[in-house]
Amino acid sequence: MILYTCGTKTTGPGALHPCARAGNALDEAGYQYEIKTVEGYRMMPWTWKARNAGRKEVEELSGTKEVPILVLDDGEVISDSSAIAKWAKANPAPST
Ligand SMILES: N[C@@H](CCC(=O)N[C@@H](CS)C(=O)NCC(=O)O)C(=O)O
Repeated sequence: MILYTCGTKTTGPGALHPCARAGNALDEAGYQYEIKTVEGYRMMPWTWKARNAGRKEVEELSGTKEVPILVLDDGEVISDSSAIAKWAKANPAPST
């Protein structure tokens, strides 16, 4: 599974933004996952060129430029940190 995030620190103490909420929820559920970070931020006009290019894949997968989005191994796409946290809580990783 792949978690698409903004470039800011995603897991661990003090990481509170939406991407971190998703990363922490997956960690708590026991998942190993790949992280793909995207460029640019809406609030930083000087990054919009990078943002448009860097978030193309996210937009193709989810219809929005916002991260986090989670792409499961079966190709299902879950958008929004709350939805990802809810999914992780409801579907803990199978214990190996
Ligand atoms: N409601 C969304 C908010 C997501 C959000 O604001 N994500 C930031 C990164 S942490 C983002 O991609 N903002 C859009 C942008 O900067 O272009 C969620 O909780 O997932």
